[in-house]
Amino acid sequence: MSKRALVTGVTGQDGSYLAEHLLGQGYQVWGLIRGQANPRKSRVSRLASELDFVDGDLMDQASLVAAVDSVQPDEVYNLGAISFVPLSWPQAELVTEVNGMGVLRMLEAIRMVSGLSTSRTAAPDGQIRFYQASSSEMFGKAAETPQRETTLFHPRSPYGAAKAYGHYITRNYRESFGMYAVSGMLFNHESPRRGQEFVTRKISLAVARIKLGLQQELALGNLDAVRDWGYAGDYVRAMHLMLQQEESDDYVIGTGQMHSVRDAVAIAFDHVGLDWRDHVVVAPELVRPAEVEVLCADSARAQVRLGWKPEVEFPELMHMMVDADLEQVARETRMGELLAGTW
Ligand code: NAP
Ligand code: F7E
Repeated sequence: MSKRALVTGVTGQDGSYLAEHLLGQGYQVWGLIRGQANPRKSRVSRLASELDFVDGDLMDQASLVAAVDSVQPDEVYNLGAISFVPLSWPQAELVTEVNGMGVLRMLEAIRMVSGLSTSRTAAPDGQIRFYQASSSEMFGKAAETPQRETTLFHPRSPYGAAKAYGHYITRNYRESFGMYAVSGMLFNHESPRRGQEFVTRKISLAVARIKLGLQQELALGNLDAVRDWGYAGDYVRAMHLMLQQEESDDYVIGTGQMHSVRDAVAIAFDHVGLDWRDHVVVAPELVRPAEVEVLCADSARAQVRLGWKPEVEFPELMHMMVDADLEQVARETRMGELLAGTW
């Protein structure tokens, strides 16, 4: 019989890749959908046509119990979050509710549907396995480089602090109730499906628009920030592998390669034969109240225990994103001209 998976955050970048991956592995997959007419539902349906949906919101405990109860999943992947770090300063409480308390609510839904009492210390056989989307933002002002599972946390934003709570409560439910609960400590991962507010996609989209003569300038914040950027398609394979082990544990996932925002800009502009210095301006208002300067992963545990390794290198990833945006912008421009009757 095929396994059943419930994925929160299914309309996001990772949710769409994970749904495709699990369907490809023969799973039945349900995506948790929030809101009465979520405009992103049809987009993910186009990408993964066999995907089913169930209503629910990480802010609403009862809706999560109902979703878990109706799907009866073997595996729950909690990818739902407000994931844009700068939004977490002006909307700190909301981000903490969704990204921190939302994890607790999902763990509680699983505990309740599994019939585990709060005094029970061993989960029954056939338990629901849980994946939590933790983040390298928990390391923040990093205590050591590269960062591994044991590196101390020093979050630099309300986003990072909420993710740290989600990480610890996941570990706590594993230790308290014997739940199979995993925290995937993932470093930045990107793709042509990345939201346009994140720096790599902001760059790839701007490069495409500049190349096609639709834009002149790209305003960015801190060009010196260094990240370990990988490809989202590689990282969802790791999420799945983490739930297939004998025992649950936490895993750092990244490439071990460091690049600055300036490197990302240079690679992307270079790909279309442009000099970034002619187009990029620094906008002080885009610099964050507290920055995470350098992140780099040590994924040795995942490589040894899961047999996982990334396949796409950073320059190839930026090229893939620029090419996808060139195609999309050209298509949208043609559509616009067609609708305006000028083509
Ligand atoms: P994303 O594209 O921003 O997607 C976020 C998803 O969360 C969307 O599907 C959104 O659904 C959903 N969501 C927001 N609020 C919700 C709520 N109240 N209840 C239920 N769902 C809600 O993020 P992503 O890049 O795919 O990242 C997936 C997860 O990994 C997130 O938890 C993120 O924090 C974490 N993470 C990401 C990275 C990375 O580099 N991408 C690295 C480490 C960790 P709507 O359609 O309803 O808005
Ligand atoms: O910023 C710098 C910015 O917004 C990367 C999320 O998926 O990964 C992501 O968080 C760096 C930062 O990602 C601009 O200051 C410069 O240093 O693409 P980003 P992020 O904040 O690292 C982690 C692992 C997550 O968990 C998050 O959910 O780029 N930067 N100029 C800029 N960033 C943006 N967005 N826009 C700029 O104009």
